[in-house]
Amino acid sequence: MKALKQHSFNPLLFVAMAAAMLLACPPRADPEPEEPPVPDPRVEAMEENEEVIVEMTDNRFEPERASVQVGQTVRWRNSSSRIHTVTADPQLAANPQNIELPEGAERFHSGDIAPEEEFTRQLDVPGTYRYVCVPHEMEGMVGTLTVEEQGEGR
Ligand SMILES: [Cu+2]
Repeated sequence: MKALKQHSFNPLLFVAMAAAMLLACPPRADPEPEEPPVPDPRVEAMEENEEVIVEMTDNRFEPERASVQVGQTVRWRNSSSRIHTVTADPQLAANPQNIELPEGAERFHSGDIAPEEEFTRQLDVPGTYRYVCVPHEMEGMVGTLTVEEQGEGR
C-alpha cells in the first residue's frame, strides 16, 4: 500500500516539472550583435549635390582657391598631423584683412579640427569668401572660396 501511494505521487509529473524547469532556464548568453543600419550622410549628400573637398595639409588649404555652386557642400578634411581651423570671422583672425565675406553672409568658425577630422559647410550666399586657419594664419594658411549662383551659365 505504501509503495502504491508513493507511486500515485506520480514521479512522471515530477520529472515533467524538472524538465520544464530546465527548459525555462535562461538561455545561454548568446548576444546577437544588433547593428541597426547606419545611414551614411555622405552618400546622401553625394547624391544630392557633389561635394567640394579642400584638404588641410601641414600649413595649406589644398586647393587654396576653390569654386562651388550655391548650396553645394564644402568639406574641409584635415589630412595632416596638426590641428587646423576653418575660420571666416575677422574677429578671430590675426589679420582681419585676411577675411572676406560676401555681403549678407554669415561669418563662421569651425573650431579645432583634429587630424583625420573634418568640417563641412554649405554656403548659400554667392560671392567671394576668404578664410584662415587660426593657428597657421601667420604661416600663410589662407584659403579662398568662390560661391557661384546656380545656373549662372557663364
Ligand atoms: Cu592650420
